[in-house]
Amino acid sequence: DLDLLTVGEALVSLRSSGPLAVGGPLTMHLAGAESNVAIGLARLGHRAAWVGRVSDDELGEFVLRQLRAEGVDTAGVRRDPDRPSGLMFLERRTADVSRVRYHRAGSAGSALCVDDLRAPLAAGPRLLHLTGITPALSDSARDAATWAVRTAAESGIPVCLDVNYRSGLWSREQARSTLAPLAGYASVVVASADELDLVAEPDADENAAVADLLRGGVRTVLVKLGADGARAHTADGVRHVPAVPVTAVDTVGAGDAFTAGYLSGHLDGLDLVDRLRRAVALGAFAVAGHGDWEGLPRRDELSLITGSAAG
Ligand code: CKP
Ligand code: MG
Repeated sequence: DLDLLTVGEALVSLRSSGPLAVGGPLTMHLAGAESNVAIGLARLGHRAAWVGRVSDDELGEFVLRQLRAEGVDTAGVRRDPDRPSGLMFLERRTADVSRVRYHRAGSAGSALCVDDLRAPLAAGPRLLHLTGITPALSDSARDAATWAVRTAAESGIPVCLDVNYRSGLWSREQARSTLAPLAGYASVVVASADELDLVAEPDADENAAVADLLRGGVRTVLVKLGADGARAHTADGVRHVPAVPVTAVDTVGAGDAFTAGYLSGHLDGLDLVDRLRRAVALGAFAVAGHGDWEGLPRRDELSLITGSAAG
């Protein structure tokens, strides 16, 4: 009876309000692309689970407490006694410039392996979601991600793959050689315009990449355009939905919110354009508030930003 299973690494994010080099207070938050999506769906009343490894200390406890407080199912989480929690510093360098620095090599989350995913996937979620960050974490995590998308696809569980390229974790060439085959198992591929060629031929433009993906069995390709909204490509053609204009205070997490909105619409049986409208609405909630997921709406709050479009 699970709507969505997500697989990835949850991070402890330490945020500064000024340059890290001069110190000052940091605030502690839960981050992680896949757990952000799980929270987005749980806020809207869907049954969402997150699976990954957390450290067996107070930081791992923090991650679990946050997820549970948001109503995310954590039954499949493993606590790793030997490895630390992955950390991320989010430095507000100037009012307009933020920088991310990871301390995640050798983390508990990066030790994810196939065995961690067998039981959660066997439970038969309605959807599986992960991003290109998960296979970038380690060899065992790459094997786990590959096994999960293949097994899900073979069992008829639709897979959503967000490319989510992170230059701090791997090169574009490394990413392409892992992610392009993974995309062949996906029903939905989510990417920003500059990520599309990581799941297609090098230097492929949007139409060429989309054609490649649809030919390979992908049903829907979602291209995120930031302030310009988003496009959805399917065998029936392309649809565009404009962004909801808001005052952007923090864009980290917007992509995950967008995906959560889309998948929520899918679970609710909305048509393509209404799914896209809910996606851009959640993206707007994410950029209009601080934190990756803290500002995401409950179902009765959807109309705060979307009017009637996504309600
Ligand atoms: O693409 P997004 O801005 O939605 O993703 C943000 C997340 O998992 C953030 O939570 C961060 O921890 C990460 O992506 C990452 O590993 O970079
Ligand atoms: Mg993203």
